[in-house]
Amino acid sequence: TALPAAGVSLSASATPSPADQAALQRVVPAPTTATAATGTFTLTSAATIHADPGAEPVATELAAYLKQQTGLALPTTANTDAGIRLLLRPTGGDPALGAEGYTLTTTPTSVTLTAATDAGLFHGVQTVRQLLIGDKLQAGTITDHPRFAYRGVMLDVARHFFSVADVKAYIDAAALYKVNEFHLHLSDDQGWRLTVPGWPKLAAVGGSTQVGGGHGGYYTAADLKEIVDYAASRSMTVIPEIDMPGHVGAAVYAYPTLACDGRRHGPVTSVSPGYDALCPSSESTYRFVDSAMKAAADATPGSPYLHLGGDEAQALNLTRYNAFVQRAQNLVAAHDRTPIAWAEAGTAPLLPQTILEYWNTGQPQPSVLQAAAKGTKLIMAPGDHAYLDQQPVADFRLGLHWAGYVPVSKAYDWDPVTVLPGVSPSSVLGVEAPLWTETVKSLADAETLAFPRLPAIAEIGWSAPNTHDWPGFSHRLADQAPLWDKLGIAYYKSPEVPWG
Ligand code: TNX
Repeated sequence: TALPAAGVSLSASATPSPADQAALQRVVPAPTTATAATGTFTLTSAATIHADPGAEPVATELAAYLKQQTGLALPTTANTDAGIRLLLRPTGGDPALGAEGYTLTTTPTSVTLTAATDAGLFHGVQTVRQLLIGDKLQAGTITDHPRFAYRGVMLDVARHFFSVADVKAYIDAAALYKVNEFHLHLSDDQGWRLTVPGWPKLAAVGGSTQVGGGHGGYYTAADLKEIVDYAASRSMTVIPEIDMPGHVGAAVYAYPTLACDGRRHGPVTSVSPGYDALCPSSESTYRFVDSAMKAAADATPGSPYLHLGGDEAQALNLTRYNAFVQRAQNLVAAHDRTPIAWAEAGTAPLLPQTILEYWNTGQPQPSVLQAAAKGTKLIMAPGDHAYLDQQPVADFRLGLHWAGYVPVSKAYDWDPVTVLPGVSPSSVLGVEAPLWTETVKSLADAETLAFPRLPAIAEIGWSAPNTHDWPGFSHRLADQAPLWDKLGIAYYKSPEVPWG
């Protein structure tokens, strides 16, 4: 056997080591391909950022992120031989990358992101943030694109109200995981959170309550514009939800005649849903619905969608419920939005473009399967995998457990295209991780339920099935923790994750 003679040193090879490869793979969601090279790029105060015309806003965000992470304030430049380059190229240099994909090429002297759109560049920037260890980036090439077009998170601001600043912080944390849809649950039994012209008491009275009896709150049109603009700067669309015809306790508290009985209704401050419903046989109901839809649509320019709720309308029989859903989706369509509704709405005759959001567990409702067979697209948010409000373990300080306990391994252990038997993969538009806030009183509470499970669901939405691997994922999650610490994101130190 040939052993190297004593004293002979093996020269540094140009073949990347397993450590190089591991350093390039520490990204969540797992990228499509990652091929390490030897060496690292070192960020110094002399580095500059080049942005192609149109990419300047992303360059500004990148500079802010790098400042936050490293303290270095790097200038942007028109000079194309800058160390860090954001390039907009048709097809992002690779047609397979699509509208949201990107290529990241790192050498010891440069970091180059190439994408067809600023959304693609922005997602690539998130990869750069995660790859940065101190001031070093591993050399190599990543090509990356999403599996699903719709990768959402939902925040319930009705059960507990969240300030604009808190909502922005939640959006920023989700952006790190390439989430592109922010579903804002703006109304429920316990609170109505947006101003509606012509219906002043919705915000003034309906907005004055929340779970536990606190004073609630609501967003003005200017507040929502601030949220929408902030989300847009993070390549995210805001999808407003006005939940109807059930879950309307706050609306009927403000305007009792919206319910069929017309009697005075008290504020709902308990956790259990009230059993009010909008009166489906009254024309004034639809004037209200139209005003609310218009306010929601006007407040969220740039969103193709409007969510009309439709869940748990126990107060109506099926005929009356279906009649309501049918008219409500027509009103959404009349405001040039694609309607989204919770899965229950599958019993109604749906417009061809209406999307159902599947939140249920166990035996699927036949109506959902039938709708999918007829071409209805689905957003998958199964409660027993994707619900961030479900407790990760028994007796957790926050959350509920009607769908069982959802540890991070379970949030990761599912495939959106096999949740519903017989449903074609092409019916699945994507995934969503809803955060209901009955027990959630602060941003830190919200983050504690969302992390580390939000990144798990984001990976289910973004990454190709062939990257699926729990041990690898759990290590990549552990690698995220220093960044959460740096950014001040609260998280649950799940014993399933090998934290460093
Ligand atoms: C069910 S999911 C609801 C919500 C609750 C949630 C709590 C859905 C469409 N409706 O009203 O907040 O469970 O997990």
